Amino acid sequence: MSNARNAHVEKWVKEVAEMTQPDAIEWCDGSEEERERLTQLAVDQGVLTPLNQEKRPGCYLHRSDPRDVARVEHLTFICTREERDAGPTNNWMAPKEAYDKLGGLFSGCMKGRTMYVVPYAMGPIGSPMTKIGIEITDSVYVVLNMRIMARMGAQALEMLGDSDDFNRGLHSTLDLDPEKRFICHFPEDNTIWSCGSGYGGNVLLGKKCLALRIGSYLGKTEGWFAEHMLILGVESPEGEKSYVAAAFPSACGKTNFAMMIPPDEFKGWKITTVGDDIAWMRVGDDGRLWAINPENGYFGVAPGTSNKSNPNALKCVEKNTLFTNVATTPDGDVWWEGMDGDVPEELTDWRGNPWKKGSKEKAAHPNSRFTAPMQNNPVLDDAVDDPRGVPISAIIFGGRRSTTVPLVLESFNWAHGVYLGATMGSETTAAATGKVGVVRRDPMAMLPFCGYNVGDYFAHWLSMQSKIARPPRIFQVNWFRQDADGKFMWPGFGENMRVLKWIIDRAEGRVGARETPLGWVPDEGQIDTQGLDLSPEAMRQLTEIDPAAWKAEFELQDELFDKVADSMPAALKLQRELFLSRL
Ligand code: OXD
Ligand code: MN
Repeated sequence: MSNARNAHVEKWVKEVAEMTQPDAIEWCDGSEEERERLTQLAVDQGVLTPLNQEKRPGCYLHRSDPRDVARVEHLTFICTREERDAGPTNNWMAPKEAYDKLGGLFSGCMKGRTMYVVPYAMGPIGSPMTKIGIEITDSVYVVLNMRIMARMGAQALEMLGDSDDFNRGLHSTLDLDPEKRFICHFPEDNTIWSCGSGYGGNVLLGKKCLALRIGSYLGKTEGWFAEHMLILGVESPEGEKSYVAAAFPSACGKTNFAMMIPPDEFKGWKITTVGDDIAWMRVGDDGRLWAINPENGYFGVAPGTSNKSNPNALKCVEKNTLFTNVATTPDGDVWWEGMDGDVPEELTDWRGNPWKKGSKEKAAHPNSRFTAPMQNNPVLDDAVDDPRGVPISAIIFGGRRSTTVPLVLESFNWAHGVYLGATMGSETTAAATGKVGVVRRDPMAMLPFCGYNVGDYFAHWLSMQSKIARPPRIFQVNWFRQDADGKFMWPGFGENMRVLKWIIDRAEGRVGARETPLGWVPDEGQIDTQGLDLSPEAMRQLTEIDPAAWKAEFELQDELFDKVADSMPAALKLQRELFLSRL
């Protein structure tokens, strides 16, 4: 069946079919009938296993190849004509080389398989901020995930009309051989080719590949932002509503923050979720920055999700959710480390092997995931489908830092805020392959996701200042400070509301602050600690700025300034000088 009235789409699908030689081509329409049929097919093929349908209706488990469980940054390429345009933080491959190399791997790769054509919209249907992509894939798992993660099917094709302006994404799992794994982006062609992986971040092309890597490039050329940021709404007891966007590196609690439940002391305050991972932001007619969440679902990290950390996420995964690489209980329910309650005596681990309580191995993979429809979220914001998006009052940059970086800080101005975001450091997590727990510079949490030269990206951030008449204020946070015994000093999770309130109050001009060489910090007593087991001394430490530690931090930042030397905007070098002289 072909239902593409769009000649450009038809032509491209035909070309891809000639290259990949599928047995059949299926155009996905996003219907319920299609979901049921493909789910059954995936079950028959062993790609999905039904979970206990009484406990988790519509939920299934997928176990990926054990060598294919995370994003592969070393195999991710930006393929621009000029190497300089990929910049010092990306792997680069010349477009011709990449097309030839992957073309060779794609050649005939779908023999004996079905090729799925998956049209999808990133953003609300009808929004001027929305972009259309089409992903061609030979993975039924990808199709079923894409229909949760994006507005998929006929609605997207309809929005595209007869336009040629769509992202061309091609994916094949090949035989999952890591030697044949490449994630290539061609920003100048609005094209993505991904092969050899079945893991979400590498293959759900709307997410990291289009919404961030290609999106950031489009943002620079078209004058907007594509950022690795959650978007949440905060409503005060008086009914005043504000929105903030917050960037954190992968697996640093963005989903938890986006769905947080305020503590009892914050009666009447409400948090609502617009998005948990990605924000596209444009300047509105009113001079404010307006944001949409381009996604339609959550691809969240399962381990650590509990009633303490994120009760709303647990509600999100009660039904119609796909789980990847979690453990299962004897009665066919899911389990992961950090879940509430006692650890079960026996489980089946993420590889499908029997697992016993006390085992040294993790039962769920540390990067195991849930793919859940955002409509399951009990605190979904009313404006998620609003084509205009939501107006942003504050931007927050946060990293995972056990030392040095204070709980919260407000920048002096836009350029200083860009500097704080650009020099952000964070300890690495399991969301990507590689060593966990080492501090790396992760500018705006975009290190693995900026689809062009990061120095140009900083320049784009700086240049947007003149276009935003009413810019949001910029803040830095760190929930992960540890004491001398290695214990987290700040309780985190819902208690982050206490810091968020200060941020909102600052952004709306309601409270003062204390000036430090680093920026504005809360005055004593401004962060409400009522009901917390936190001494005034601990609170002082959390907001303290230690000049010696910051001198050392500056030296660590040299790594970034050296690496990006050729394209680092002068304005950021100046910020650095100002900062040093203030210290
Ligand atoms: C994600 C990531 O999956 O950042 O969102 O790795
Ligand atoms: Mn992410």
